[in-house]
Amino acid sequence: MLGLGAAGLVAAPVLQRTLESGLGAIADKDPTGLTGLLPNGGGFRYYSVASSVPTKSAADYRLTVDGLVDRPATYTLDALKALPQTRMVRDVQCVTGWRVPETPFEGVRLSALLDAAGVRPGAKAIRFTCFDGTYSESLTLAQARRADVLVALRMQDRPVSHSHGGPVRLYVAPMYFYKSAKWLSGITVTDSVRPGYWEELGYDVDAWVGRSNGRDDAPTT
Ligand SMILES: Nc1nc2c(c(=O)[nH]1)N[C@H]1C(S)=C(S)[C@@H](COP(=O)(O)O)O[C@H]1N2
Ligand SMILES: [Mo]
Repeated sequence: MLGLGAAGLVAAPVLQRTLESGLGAIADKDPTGLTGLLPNGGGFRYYSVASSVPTKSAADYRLTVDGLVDRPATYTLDALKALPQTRMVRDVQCVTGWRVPETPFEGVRLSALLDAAGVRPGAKAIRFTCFDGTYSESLTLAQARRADVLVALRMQDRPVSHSHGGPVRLYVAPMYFYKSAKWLSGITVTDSVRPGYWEELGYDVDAWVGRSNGRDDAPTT
């Protein structure tokens, strides 16, 4: 235990310095958190509002589904992998302007997990929580049931890496990428929308690409 703890303390500042050195220009301009270009990231930028995030292995990852449901559940990574998988290829669009075209995401439809849990009458919204201990997101129940909203296990045709929010992140294809909560650990069915981390700071809760956050261009489909 002591050895692992010490290794963690040594590794964290190294990552921090790596992010801060090539990336000062982006970090200065970008209001949505600690950011940096990922090596081999294919144009993706690293975002985390938490300065360090624990790593979850396949063995210790858990996703809970609770709140206004008949059958609360806890999924292991293997249990999620055993469910039907959906693959989608869309453009990723960050609200700050950067975009990565035609990125494959693959995982379990959120609607399937909600159906398995049995959403109770009166439920209106979903709250997502993350094992970084800080970030949160939300969707209305109708948005959450869309076929293009995934609990993603794969991104760019490989397992979601730790930097991209692995082993499991949310993927909300029709909305700006801040809706796609990384390091997903909790799905709670609620009776009203509670704004997520960036939404408390002024970003739109309904974050449709091209039709929110002051933009009115045609949605990219
Ligand atoms: N847990 C968590 N999820 C998050 C964020 C974050 O800071 N923490 N940032 C959001 C924002 S603003 C973007 S653009 C994307 C970035 O994903 P990436 O790091 O895989 O490029 O993650 C979203 N999900
Ligand atoms: Mo973003």
